[in-house]
Amino acid sequence: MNINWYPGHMKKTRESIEKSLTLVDIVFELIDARIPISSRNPIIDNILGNKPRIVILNKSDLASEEGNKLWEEYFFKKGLKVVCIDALSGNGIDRLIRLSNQLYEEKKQNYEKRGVISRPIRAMILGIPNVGKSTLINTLAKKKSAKTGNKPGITKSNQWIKTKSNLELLDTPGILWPKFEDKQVGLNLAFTGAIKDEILDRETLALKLIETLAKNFPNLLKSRYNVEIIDKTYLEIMEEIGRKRGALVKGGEIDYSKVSNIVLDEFRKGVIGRITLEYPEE
Ligand SMILES: Nc1nc2c(ncn2[C@@H]2O[C@H](COP(=O)(O)OP(=O)(O)O)[C@@H](O)[C@H]2O)c(=O)[nH]1
Ligand SMILES: [Mg+2]
Repeated sequence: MNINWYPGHMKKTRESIEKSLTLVDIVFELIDARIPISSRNPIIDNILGNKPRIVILNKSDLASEEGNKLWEEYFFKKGLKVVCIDALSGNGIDRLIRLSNQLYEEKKQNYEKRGVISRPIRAMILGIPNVGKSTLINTLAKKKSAKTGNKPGITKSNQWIKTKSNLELLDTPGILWPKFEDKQVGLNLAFTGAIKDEILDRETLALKLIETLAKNFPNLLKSRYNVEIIDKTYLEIMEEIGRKRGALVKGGEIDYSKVSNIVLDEFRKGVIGRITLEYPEE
């Protein structure tokens, strides 16, 4: 899926999100635990206002444990509810549901005081492309129990995805546009695959990734590819990875395209290591 975020589209998206917001009790703001700054659109604060929200650090299985902990503390100190999850495996989902219930408790009591029969918590998921919105919906929907079918007298609606817990999800998540005016933000989004190689060709992108890894995570790079890093240019490191992995064309020349794919794919899958690229500022 390739979305072109021209200004008119951004305006429409914003309006459609604002409309959806009126339907829900809480918002799940999904961000990528590896790049919590770059995967966040700052406009969200403006759109959400006082809407209760939970910040969800997804793909926490690919981020470092230390990074996950620091980011949880960071958002907690800002007064936000926050949870690390892995939407694919379902890790952290129970905690997310507990937090949703806590957040909703006050509102629920108000409803009950007014004699309104309590209903499940209604939530919507918001986040940039590829952050894991659909995966989270699927994982939550799997928790759906067989008997949540249609009961007489209850309007059937496809708008809400029921779950086994006291939670209903708006079936279409809100897609926020990534904000990549900043060069480093653009790189981070491309490294993690949030934007699909749109800003740079894959070889330049892979070289940038090797540079980032060599500077900040030299041991992970060394041990994954069995390469020396000291006194080498980033291009030489790339070439050595290519030789070690047999990414060669006829005549023994380096196949730059192949080695680029290897490094990018392995980074995105987390096999180079659990890597958090952005840490909260002191
Ligand atoms: N390792 C890992 N991968 C995830 C996680 N959540 C989603 N993904 C993967 O990220 C990619 C994008 O997920 P998707 O749900 O389609 O993102 P969406 O565009 O926000 O709906 C897919 O390949 C998912 O399998 C997670 O928590 N951990
Ligand atoms: Mg999706």
